[in-house]
Amino acid sequence: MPFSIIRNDITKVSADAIVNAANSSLLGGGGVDGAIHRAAGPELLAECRTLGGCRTGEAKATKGYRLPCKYVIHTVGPVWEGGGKDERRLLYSCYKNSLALALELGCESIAFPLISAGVYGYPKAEAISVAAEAVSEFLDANEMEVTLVLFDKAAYTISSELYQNITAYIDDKYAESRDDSKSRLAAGNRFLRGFDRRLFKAKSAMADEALEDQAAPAMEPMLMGAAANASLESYISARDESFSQSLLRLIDERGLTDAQTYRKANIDRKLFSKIRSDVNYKPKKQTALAFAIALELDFDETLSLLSKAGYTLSDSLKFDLIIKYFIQNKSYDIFEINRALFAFDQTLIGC
Ligand code: AR6
Repeated sequence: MPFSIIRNDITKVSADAIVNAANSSLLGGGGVDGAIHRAAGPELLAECRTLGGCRTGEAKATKGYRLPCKYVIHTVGPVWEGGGKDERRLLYSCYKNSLALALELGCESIAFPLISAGVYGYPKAEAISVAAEAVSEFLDANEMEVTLVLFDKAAYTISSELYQNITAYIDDKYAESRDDSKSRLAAGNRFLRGFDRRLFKAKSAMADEALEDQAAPAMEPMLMGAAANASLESYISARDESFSQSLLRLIDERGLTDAQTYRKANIDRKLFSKIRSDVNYKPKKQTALAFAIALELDFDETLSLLSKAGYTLSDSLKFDLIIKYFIQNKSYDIFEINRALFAFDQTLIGC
């Protein structure tokens, strides 16, 4: 997954580079800056002293010392002053410059904290959207594993209206599926009661006929030997397309390029190439769903694509219901969907 959002302490994340939300002195501070300096050890501060500070929106690198990363990229976010002081552009520059520096250093992976969203007061939801925009623009032209590391769950909220709508949708569907299974159970019980009666009648009839051998001759197997094999082969060759074939056909039908599709699905190019070159590739459910979202498939089309990889969507699973909610509302922004999944403690899609 080229861009993922996780909840963790960034000092525990392994990546080629981790980004520090520093201040312009680069001499340490509180928040994530303090945590990074504590975990890296005093050598980090010693190297920072040699850098001569850093301007807002810019980025400078040091080694990672005791952290599980090769580099720490220090960037200085803007202080939020209501939005009229160029804060968005400056925050965007923090991501853009840090990513450019990581590329220059040969990094293949980088982890960011939510810059400016702590002491500097940038509203968290807006800070996330700036991060997502800057990262996706970078990933349009470059390859890197980018992770946004959120410290507190509240940082990755969806609006309370959306949260409530999804909760209501889940509750309704759960209730419907309980009713369904009750009525299926009732129907099953009716069938079994009928079956018991039929069995009782059959037993009585057999008893009447005493030990006479009334058994019907064993039914001829419908297909035998070579005939069965030939039929099985033709059945297999005529079976539906594989997941990979369906995906490629859908991409063509929608007039998209491969790159547009895998980026929109938040899938990395290497994984996409694997799927493209292996006709029988079986993706994870989250990957298959990410493509369904990128292709803006409706519900039936989504089920059909999922079935090629052996999956379905169930009304008894919260994860499935959240996806279904977005598809039925024709809302195909994968980051919005992932925010909702995150808010409900579910696995994100696209990996
Ligand atoms: N891992 C991941 N995220 C964290 C961690 C952590 N260990 N600790 C805090 N956060 P902040 P800023 C989150 O205040 O707003 C420093 O004193 C935190 O919840 O660290 O850019 C500097 O020296 C928040 O969402 O950075 C500057 O003076 C986000 O990281 C000033 O703070 C950023 O919060 C910079 O302020």
